Amino acid sequence: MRRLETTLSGIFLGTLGSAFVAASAFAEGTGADGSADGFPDPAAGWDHLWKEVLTDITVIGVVFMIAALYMLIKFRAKSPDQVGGGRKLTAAQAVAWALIPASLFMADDFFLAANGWTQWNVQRRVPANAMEIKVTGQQWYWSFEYPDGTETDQLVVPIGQPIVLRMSSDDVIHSFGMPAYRVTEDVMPGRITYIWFNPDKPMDTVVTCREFCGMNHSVMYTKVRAVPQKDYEAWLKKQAAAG
Ligand SMILES: [Cu+2]
Repeated sequence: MRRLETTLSGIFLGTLGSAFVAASAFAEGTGADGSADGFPDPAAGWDHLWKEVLTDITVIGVVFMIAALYMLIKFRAKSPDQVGGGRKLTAAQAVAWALIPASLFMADDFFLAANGWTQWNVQRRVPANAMEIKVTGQQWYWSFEYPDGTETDQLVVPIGQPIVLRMSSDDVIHSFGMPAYRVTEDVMPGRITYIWFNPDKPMDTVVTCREFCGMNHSVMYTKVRAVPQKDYEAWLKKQAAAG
């Protein structure tokens, strides 16, 4: 019986250990920063981390569920008056049963936290070749100022180049959120905040305000269009001529 228990706990911990290794290998295979054009991409990095978290909690959940079900069935009371006759764990065994699984969880937590920290640094470090666009939040609309001074109420950006937004508010606190690019940042009066993103394919998405900013907060959204470079230039020329 004792040998059986030792073998079972060995299998259980061994499975858990290999599951972690497998999960990390799976996560590494997709490329930690998702960089295709020579600079890391915050959106790809956050997606990757999310996938990693889901994988880890799924593996942990399934392994523990199987172990729990096995023990529930194996050691169930077979008749109402049955008295358990289990062997008591020694102090060392009890400590090991508590510490080893807890350490495995903590190792995964630290691993995910370290990945999150790396990702945060990617999000904060603007690539040197980023194109800058100024963003102003007002109750209740966004305005954008391009490098040539053109101002618009839509965000249009060329693909294949990182874009940095330098943002401020004319009145209250807003928050500039672009779900498709996985970035959000507060926009405040008297202060310049920034986000950068990497539009890598033509796509029409939205930016919404993500901080309640008054009566019409819910309509404070506009289009974000990522277009090929030549379309961007043509669009900008048209805007400049119109303005
Ligand atoms: Cu708002």
